[in-house]
Amino acid sequence: MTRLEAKYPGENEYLQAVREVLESVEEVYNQHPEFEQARIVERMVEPDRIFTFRVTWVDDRGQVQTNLGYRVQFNSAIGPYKGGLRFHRAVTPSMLKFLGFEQTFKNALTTLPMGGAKGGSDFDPAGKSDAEIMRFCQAFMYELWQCIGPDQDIPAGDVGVGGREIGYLYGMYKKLAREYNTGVLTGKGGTWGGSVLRPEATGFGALYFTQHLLHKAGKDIAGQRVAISGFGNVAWGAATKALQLGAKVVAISGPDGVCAIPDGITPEMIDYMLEMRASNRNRVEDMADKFPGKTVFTAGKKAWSVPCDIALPCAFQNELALEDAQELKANGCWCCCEVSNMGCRPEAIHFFQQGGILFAPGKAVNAGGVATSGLEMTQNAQHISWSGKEVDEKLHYIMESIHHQCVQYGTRPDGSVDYVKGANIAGFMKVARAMLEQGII
Ligand code: 2IT
Repeated sequence: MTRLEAKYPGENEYLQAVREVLESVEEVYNQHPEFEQARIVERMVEPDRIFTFRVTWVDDRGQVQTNLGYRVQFNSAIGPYKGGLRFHRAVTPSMLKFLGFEQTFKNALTTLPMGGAKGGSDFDPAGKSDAEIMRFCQAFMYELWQCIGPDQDIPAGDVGVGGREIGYLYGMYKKLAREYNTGVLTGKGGTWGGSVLRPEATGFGALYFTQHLLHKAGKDIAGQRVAISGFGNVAWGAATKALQLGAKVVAISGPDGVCAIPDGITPEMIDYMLEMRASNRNRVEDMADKFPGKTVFTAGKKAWSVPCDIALPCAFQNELALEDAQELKANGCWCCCEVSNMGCRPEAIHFFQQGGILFAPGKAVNAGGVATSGLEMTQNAQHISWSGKEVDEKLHYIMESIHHQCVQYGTRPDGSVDYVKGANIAGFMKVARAMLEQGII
């Protein structure tokens, strides 16, 4: 860590992600001198390669705009590079390195053979027209296409990249590569190779994981009050499944503030989340305007200010700080399942764990998204499509298996489970063994 901090000063998200994993695996690592001899940690914390490129496009006013694009191919020990693309104004190499690093261990947990990658751009979709989104996606793919391929590197969506963007990206890829294998991207439309349930999968998987965690702790999700941050694709899937399982979603939030929903979210509100995302306005207050009387909007507040039993961060890294964790506990919250990647600050996680609040990390909880991308790749390779029932069963099985791996590697002497340690050790052992078996490369 000391060497990395000196080498990459200021790459805070990346250093935070690496520190968490190394702290978790230290003890196990020291029991395996063969890992140390092959310098597994020194190799694993560096991405295999990073592509950086300029993306120039023309906005609706005819002005020329320039952004930066990246693809971080982190680790291919257990399969081709796999991971999403993030379009957000704050994207930096540090952010994508943290995400690619996390993705490597998350993908290892899914039971499927996928390596880790992440990419994206500092392009800000907020306020952009559909035509601008299309031109940007086309310009981005004009550079990216040479770095990816259905057997090499398979991008998907992440923050700011959903079905619409994947459509524009795929259209341009096909034109440039003259290759018609839909397996080069996942999260596609249902009529052209997309898997049924992929849009829902991150949120659904997170709730299946939460069910297993609660079951292990002798509790049930039905009737619990759930606070969700964000209103994008992940929050939408989580709210949908929470409602189906009989929980009450009492809050969603956005960069502008929080919408408290005292009687619980309704299917109409969940549908409206999709419209809010498609509008690119990036405002959760629109929900309060649409459903007056049923929602209470408070500007500048987070979802964690609304009393709940279960907190589900579904927005962005480091969105839940120590003071949020303290507020949650004071308001009666007893469980936090992190759905966003690295959604909680380390001090918040520490507070949860010390305070007896059940906590599970994003790389376990949110892995249903990339797992279902893996299932989409399988269907594309076989030129078939599975029914919703088949995909849902497989997703269920995968989330159960991830929970099992966490329990296997994370059970404390008193029988409780350290899900952070469990997920990190399980992912690490799989990637480390694969690297060892493949020699010094
Ligand atoms: O963070 C993630 O796991 C994703 N954004 C999904 C990646 C994927 O390849 O489906």
